[in-house]
Amino acid sequence: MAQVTKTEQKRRIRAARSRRRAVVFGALAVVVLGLAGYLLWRAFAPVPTAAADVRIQTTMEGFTPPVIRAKVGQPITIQLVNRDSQFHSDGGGWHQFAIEELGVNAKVGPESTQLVTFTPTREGTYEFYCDVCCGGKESPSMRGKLEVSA
Ligand SMILES: [Cu+2]
Repeated sequence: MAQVTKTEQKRRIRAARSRRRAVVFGALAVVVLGLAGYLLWRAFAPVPTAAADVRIQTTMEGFTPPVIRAKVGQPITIQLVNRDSQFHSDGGGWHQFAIEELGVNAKVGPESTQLVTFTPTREGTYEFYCDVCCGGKESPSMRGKLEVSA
């Protein structure tokens, strides 16, 4: 039986240690890359238009599109897409979609989406607005129009 020398023993221990270090480093790299990939995917993935008739994007700059259309007696589902982050000092990144005359009042949190469904009962042009950011309801940017036709 071959006697393992002290030098050989030390060499083997060192080799085992460096293998362990490589495994730990590899695992860390996988975690970091995975996280980066997930964040990129979240930032650029298209937001699904889940069963909504219209999609409105809300940011501090306003509503996009600012004008939407609906029919009397037909329910309309709007998907509010909020791209602002919670780090906005003004309202914490929240936005609102309100139409006083129709009793609609929805809020959408930062970096999230919200569905709002209602049925307009009369023809006309209704104003929708956000009252939780940018100087509130009186701000000209956070306003839009809903045109209801027969
Ligand atoms: Cu707003």
